[in-house]
Amino acid sequence: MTMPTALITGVTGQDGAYLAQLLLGKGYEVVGLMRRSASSDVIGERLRWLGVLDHVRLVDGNLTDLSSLIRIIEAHRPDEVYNLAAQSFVAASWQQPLLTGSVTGLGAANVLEAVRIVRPETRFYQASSSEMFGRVQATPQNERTPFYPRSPYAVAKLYAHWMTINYRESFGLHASSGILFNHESPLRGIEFVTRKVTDGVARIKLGLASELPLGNLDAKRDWGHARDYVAAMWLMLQQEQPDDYVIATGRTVPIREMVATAFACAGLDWQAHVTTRLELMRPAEVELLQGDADKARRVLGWAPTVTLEAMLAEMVEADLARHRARRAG
Ligand code: NDP
Ligand code: GDR
Repeated sequence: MTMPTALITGVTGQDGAYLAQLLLGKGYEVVGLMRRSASSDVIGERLRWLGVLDHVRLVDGNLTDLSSLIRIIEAHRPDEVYNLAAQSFVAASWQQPLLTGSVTGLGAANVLEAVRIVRPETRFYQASSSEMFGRVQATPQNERTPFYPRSPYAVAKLYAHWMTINYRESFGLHASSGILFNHESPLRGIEFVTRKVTDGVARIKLGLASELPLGNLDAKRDWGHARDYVAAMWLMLQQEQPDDYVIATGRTVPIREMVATAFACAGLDWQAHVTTRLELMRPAEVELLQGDADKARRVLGWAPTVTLEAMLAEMVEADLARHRARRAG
């Protein structure tokens, strides 16, 4: 029996690494699209951390270069394509709105085009986002909640989301979209708030810093664990019919409470260390996200397994270990 092949764009990111690990465990051949970088020695760090770097076939390409996507799909003929690549940092999307549009928005259209041109039977997953709900029109948010994007990132994601639906309806592609709420892990990028906080906690605990500057502490997020969320991506592509699914825990927590919990993991009082900075506030904020993943539960049999508290404890531990290892040289 030949093993299925999956192509993951964004394989060097948080979700790409966990998804690669999951698919390898299921016997897939995993091809990972990597953009060329002068820092290629460190770029596979997340895959290395999970012990799967040597098992993923890394290929050079870029989401903004349709020809590279066509060549990769021609060469590897993937059964499944997971489009996770993006300029994914919301705050940066106001500084680089056009780049965000071309990678996060048009980039997804490039992948859809490559699939349509080369191998239309390939199943396609689009990494859509709860950010598309933005200024929320109803709470909790589910697949029927109207969108109201609040950042260039969310606007770009909405374009990619509708292109996925459009290619499904226009060309019959098996194209699904996961509207994932925030999900974190020890492999989360350091610029995102949970990881910024757990890294800050570790540095403060080890005497490497005393202060942690943050922005808006009043916004609320529905946080889950990336390992749980990549399993939902795979489940979506195993369904007979392509569709869209909200993936969330259903619990919403203010940033302030998440910060207090993370500091408490190391026995620290957050109020002694956290300062708020105006320059870390966003031009337009998403104040409240709370997902209703009932459809995913019913159709996919998916449910989150990790609480916010357990995840923050895991992240603080990992950051303490990283800083201790660095200190030991
Ligand atoms: P990361 O920021 O960790 O990873 C993004 C990936 O995209 C990296 O591998 C990056 O490569 C790659 N990439 C960026 N630009 C390009 C490009 N031009 N060509 C090819 N690759 C590129 O994101 P996450 O893993 O957290 O998220 C995965 C996806 O899910 C993203 O699309 C994100 O927007 C979306 N999402 C994430 C959520 C979350 O809470 N994590 C929630 C909802 C959606 P490099 O390593 O070279 O920078
Ligand atoms: P988000 O994640 O914008 O929800 O997008 P992020 O962790 O960046 O922000 C969450 C909330 O925390 C507030 N905040 C801060 N955020 C950052 N990064 N740094 C700070 O210092 C800080 N202080 C307060 C923010 O204002 C915001 O309200 C993530 C990304 O992974 C997207 O790609 C994904 O689509 C969504 O989650 C779902």
